[in-house]
Amino acid sequence: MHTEAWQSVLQEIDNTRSIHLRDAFAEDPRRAERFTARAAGWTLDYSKNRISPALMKRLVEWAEASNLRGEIEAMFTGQPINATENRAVLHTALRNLSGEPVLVNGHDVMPDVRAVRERMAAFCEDVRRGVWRGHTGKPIRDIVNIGIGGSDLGPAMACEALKPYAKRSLRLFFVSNIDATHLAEVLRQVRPEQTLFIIASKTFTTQETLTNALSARQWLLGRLGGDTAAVARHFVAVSTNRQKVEAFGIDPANMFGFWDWVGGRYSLPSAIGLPLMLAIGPRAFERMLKGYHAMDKHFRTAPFERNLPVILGLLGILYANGYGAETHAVLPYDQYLARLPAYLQQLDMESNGKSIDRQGQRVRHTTGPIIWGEPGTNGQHAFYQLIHQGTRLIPCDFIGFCRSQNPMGDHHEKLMANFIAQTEALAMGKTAIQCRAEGVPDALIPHKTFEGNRPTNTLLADELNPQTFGALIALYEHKVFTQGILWNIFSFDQWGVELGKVLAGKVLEELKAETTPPLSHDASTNALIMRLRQAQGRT
Ligand code: G6Q
Repeated sequence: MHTEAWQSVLQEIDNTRSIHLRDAFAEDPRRAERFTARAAGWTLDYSKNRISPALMKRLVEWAEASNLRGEIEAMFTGQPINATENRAVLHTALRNLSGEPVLVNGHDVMPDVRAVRERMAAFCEDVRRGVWRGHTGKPIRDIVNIGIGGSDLGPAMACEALKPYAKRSLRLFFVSNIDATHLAEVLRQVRPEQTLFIIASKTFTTQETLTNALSARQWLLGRLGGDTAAVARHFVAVSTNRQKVEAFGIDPANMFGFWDWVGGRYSLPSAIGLPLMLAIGPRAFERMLKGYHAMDKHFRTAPFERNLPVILGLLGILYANGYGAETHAVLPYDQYLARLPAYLQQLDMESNGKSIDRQGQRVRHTTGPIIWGEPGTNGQHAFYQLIHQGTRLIPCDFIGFCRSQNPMGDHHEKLMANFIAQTEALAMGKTAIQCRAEGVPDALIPHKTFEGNRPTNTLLADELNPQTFGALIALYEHKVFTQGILWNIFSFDQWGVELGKVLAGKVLEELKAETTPPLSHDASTNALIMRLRQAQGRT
């Protein structure tokens, strides 16, 4: 990152540091137009950022000098850019609707991608039409996805986002936590004879998912008279690991596969999207892929100065590395996107929460930010105070739609009035002179003054539909990619998650041991283990 081109960026940041957004807008009547870009149904107004034309130019030059263009091509063409796992990164192939082949080691993956999607579509149609029946001959009504992380967050978020397009008679549930409460509360609501369990696990070795799946299997067999033939009618799997799926007792005919070049957090458009396809149907799913594909094409071909993911990536780096911002808020003004911040937390923080560069050295710069957020307007009555008047700089993405899926009175106008007014207030602030003119007593003026100059991006589309949704997710995926390249880190591994998967093993054995095990942890860990053992009647 510490190149000449980056030094020029830093210099230009210094030139803009003293400019207030209030003055920047007053001085340039074309500012909004100058800093607006469009793609795949989305308009990005990034004019309320601490930028000047010269700074944007330097940032783009830096991206060019960092070979971002070459790296994008390397991803789209199946090079093994996930170097620490020696894998290609090809979630873009899952939504490649161009008809062009995509080669991994000389093999075109597209026929396999299409074949799985066709099998998914046939299965979903059968379930949706009531052709697929449970063990006792009744149609499926309740669908329970059991998965965690990348095998949960995407479909859970998307099923909520695209609810207006869903078949309402199918009820969707998501179980991820190994805490039995999660599963138990869902099982209380579903009808065994009409429930389909999707066991979603790329590796099919994940403790949480396998534990929940086994308990669900036991519950179902217990309710349906113990005939193991019932499993074939009530359990399907989504995985890359055929052997383990078979070993679990799920017929491979009921398994939908994907490939090691699809990262968990990028897997929604793969078979991991099965619950979503069941909910919205194959055609709407295809429209979502179209939206993804449109943003993919834009990312791959548009010049950087008009490239939405690149612009968002560069602005994020401006605040993280130029201003020391530690977090980034995502604020969707649409209740259907309530789970988007949680989804983006994984996408961004698991991808770019890294401190070792691509040469294996500790980085000397800040990398991925803390992502957080809540849907508007709820956040306004909670944490926006800190964004407006706190001591920290928090860049925000405001995401909204011109039309509501649920037009009712003037709700939408009110929602969007808040959406617009917030970014205006954050940028413009309120001066002491304005306060005085409003008759604010002198003692209160410092408290009622707003510095402003708080940066925001506004992302606006006509409506939330499968296409705009797909494009939005691809936009964030490619923003994360852009930042990973520019920070010179590997975005597609997750050794921190892998660590979590093995850590609990030793403690679990010690918790379950019949007789007191020799404990060799630190004193705190030893005491906690003993406390749990005693509570369970073990000594
Ligand atoms: C995603 C991560 C991680 C993963 C889960 C579930 O990118 O690798 O969140 O998705 O740990 O893994 P399985 O799908 O293999 O069960």
